[in-house]
Amino acid sequence: MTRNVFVLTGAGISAESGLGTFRDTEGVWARFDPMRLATPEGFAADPVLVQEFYNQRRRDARAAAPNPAHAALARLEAGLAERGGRLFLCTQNIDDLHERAGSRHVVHMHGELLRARCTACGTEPVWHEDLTVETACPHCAHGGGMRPDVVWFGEMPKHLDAIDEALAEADLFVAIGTSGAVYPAAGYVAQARAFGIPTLALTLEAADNAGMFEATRLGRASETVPAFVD
Ligand code: BV8
Repeated sequence: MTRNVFVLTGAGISAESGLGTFRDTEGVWARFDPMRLATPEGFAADPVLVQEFYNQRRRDARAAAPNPAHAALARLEAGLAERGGRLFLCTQNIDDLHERAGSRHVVHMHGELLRARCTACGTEPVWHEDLTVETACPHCAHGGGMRPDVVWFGEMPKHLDAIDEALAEADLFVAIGTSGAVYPAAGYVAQARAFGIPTLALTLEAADNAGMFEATRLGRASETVPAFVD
C-alpha cells in the first residue's frame, strides 16, 4: 500500500498553464539565457536586466492559472492524508500554481518568484510587484538591495535536509515535467533507486536521466497526472 509519495515537479507541469519551460526557445527564453542570467554573477553584471527577467516572469506567473495536473496533485495530497499517508511535493518551479491549485505543503527548493529577499537583512517578504534596483526593503529600509527570492545557479538550494529525509521515507518517487538537467534535483531519482523505492517519470519527452526510471509515461501533464492520481 503506497502511503508516502515523493513528487518532484519541474517546468513541464506549468507549461500548460502558459509558463515557458527552460527548454523552450520562444517567449521569455528567446531574449534571456537563464544559464547566464539566473546566476549571482549575471545579477551583479546587469541587475537591471536580471530584475526585468524576473519581473516579466512574475507578471506571467500571476496571469497564469493552475492546470489539471496541479489540481490532481492537490487531490493526491488530501487523499493520502485521509489514509494516514503523506505527499511530499518538492518543486523546482518558482511559480505559485501548486498553492493556487490547493496544495497545502509545497517545498520550493529553488525559491519563489512571489517572494523577494533583502540582501542586507535577509527578510523574505511576499512580493507581487516589479522589483527595481532602487526598491527599498520594507523591513530594514535599505535601498536597492532587494532581489528575487530564487536560487540561482551556483547557489545552495533550499530545504535540502527535509528533502533528503522525505526521500528516505518514501514508498514511491514520481518526477513530473522535468528534464533532469539540473542538480541536485536531477540526482534524486538515483537516491530513490538506492533506497529501493519504485520510480516513475511523467513527462512529454524522455528526460536526460530517463534511464534511471523504472517506468515512464509520456504525455502532457494535464492528462498523465490526473490519470496517475485518480
Ligand atoms: C548547487 C530558479 C551547491 C531560478 C533554477 C552536481 C551536484 C550539485 C550541483 C551541480 C552538479 N552539477 C552541476 C551543478 C551545478 C548546477 C547544475 O545543476 N548545473 C546544470 C546546468 C548542469 N546546480 C546548481 O547550481 C544548484 N546549486 O549546486 O549548489 C550544491 C552542491 C551539492 C549539493 C547541493 C548544492 C542550483 C540549481 C538551481 C538553479 N535555479 N531555478 C529560475 O527559475 O530562474 S534551475 C531551473 O532550471 C529550474 O528551477 C529547473 O530546476 C531547471 C529547469 O529544469 P526543468 O524544470 O526540468 O525544465 P526544462 O525546461 O529543463 O524541462 C522541462 C521538462 O518538461 C522536459 O522534460 C519536457 O519534456 C517536459 N514538458 C514540457 N511540456 C510538458 C512537459 N511535461 C509534461 N507536460 C507538458 N505539457
